[in-house]
Amino acid sequence: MIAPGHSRAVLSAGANVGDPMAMLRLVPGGLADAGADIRVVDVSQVYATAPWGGVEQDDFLNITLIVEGERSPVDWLRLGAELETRAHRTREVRWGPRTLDVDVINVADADGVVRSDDPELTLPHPRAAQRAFVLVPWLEIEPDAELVTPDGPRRVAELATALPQAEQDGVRRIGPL
Ligand code: PH2
Ligand code: MG
Ligand code: MG
Repeated sequence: MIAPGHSRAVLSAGANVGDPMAMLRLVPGGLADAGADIRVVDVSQVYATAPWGGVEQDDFLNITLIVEGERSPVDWLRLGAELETRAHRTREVRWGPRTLDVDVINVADADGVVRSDDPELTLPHPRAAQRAFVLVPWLEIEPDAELVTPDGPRRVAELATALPQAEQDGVRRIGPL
């Protein structure tokens, strides 16, 4: 149950420039410090992941987090952007390298899964189902997770195993944050 005015978000954080592990370590604390209402519910271990999206670049480190608080979906986006700024994120090639990227994957509120086609924040994240680097760490912390796709709600476990084997193999758990 999510209280009225509150929401619960699945966030994906990634980094592949500079000191990616140090950048990812900023995320849970940065979120928790952003307000007394915010609770970091869970954080996955760290995964080394082959770059997705066709740009030749170093492997990423990725984590998935679940957070809850008296926040709207756009609030989570803004908080992620604030952490990216702290990590000296620069404007980049689409799907290219970055010091820190924090994406909002899924948000649920008291009424259920939030759907939005606002180009600033499309929810659920329209490419999450194709990204093993999002799905695999998410499953670690929420094995029963579901994602609403254009074909309807799907179990994240099934979406992950439906991806090409090479993409699944490109996501390797390396240990705790
Ligand atoms: N982020 C991107 C583009 N490609 N690939 C992986 N493996 N992990 C990412 O976090 C990632 C990516 C741009 O946001
Ligand atoms: Mg991203
Ligand atoms: Mg992003």
